[in-house]
Amino acid sequence: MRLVIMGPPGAGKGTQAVVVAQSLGVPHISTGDIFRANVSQGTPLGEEAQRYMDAGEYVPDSITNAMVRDRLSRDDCDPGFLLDGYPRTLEQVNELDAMLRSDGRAIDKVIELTVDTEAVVQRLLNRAQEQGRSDDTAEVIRRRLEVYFEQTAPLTSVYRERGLILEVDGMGDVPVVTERILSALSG
Ligand code: B4P
Repeated sequence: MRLVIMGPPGAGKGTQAVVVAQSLGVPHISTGDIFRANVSQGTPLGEEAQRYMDAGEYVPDSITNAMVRDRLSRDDCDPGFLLDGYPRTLEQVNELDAMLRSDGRAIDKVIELTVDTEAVVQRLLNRAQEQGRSDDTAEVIRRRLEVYFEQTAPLTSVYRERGLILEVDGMGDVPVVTERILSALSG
């Protein structure tokens, strides 16, 4: 299974991707997590990414695509993978297609988590209190949502035209949403 999970910031992508990937036995690949790991290790990639993340902007496609290409070439992705937070731009969609096509692979399904915008802002503000993530301030959250609706939301129509979208209601308790995703995948 080669899967993508999409949805606005705070939709529960990362939260759900961990459990769903484990249940399917495939690696969970979160571009946000990889960037944050690089930030905390102080690598050159982390220094570059942090400027964008702290402003609520996307890290440039050239950097993100190279990082994903490297990750998907590892052996653990042979049985499949769950991509979380990638692709987020049309260029990333095209690049992902090209990466997979060169090995005769393709995306099988795209899980789209739908949520209420007010609720996700509140989730992220709660996370700010619990984890202190530097991009969870009210101002940066607003910018992240704008960037999402401008650049990423339109991508769902690309995948919808290919018949790959599984729309899942992301409101409700975490285990309830997980159950919805797993049943959509097996349906
Ligand atoms: P991400 O790490 O992907 O951050 P995110 O969109 O906020 O989602 P995340 O997965 O962390 O949160 P979730 O919804 O699970 O990206 C961060 C930044 O990295 C981007 O802004 C960008 O700068 C950069 N980046 C990443 N990928 C990129 C790309 N491809 N191209 C360019 N730049 C890229 O959860 C949010 C909160 O809600 C959590 O606290 C969780 O506990 C809570 N929650 C989840 N489900 C819930 C539920 N059902 N009920 C109540 N609370 C819930």
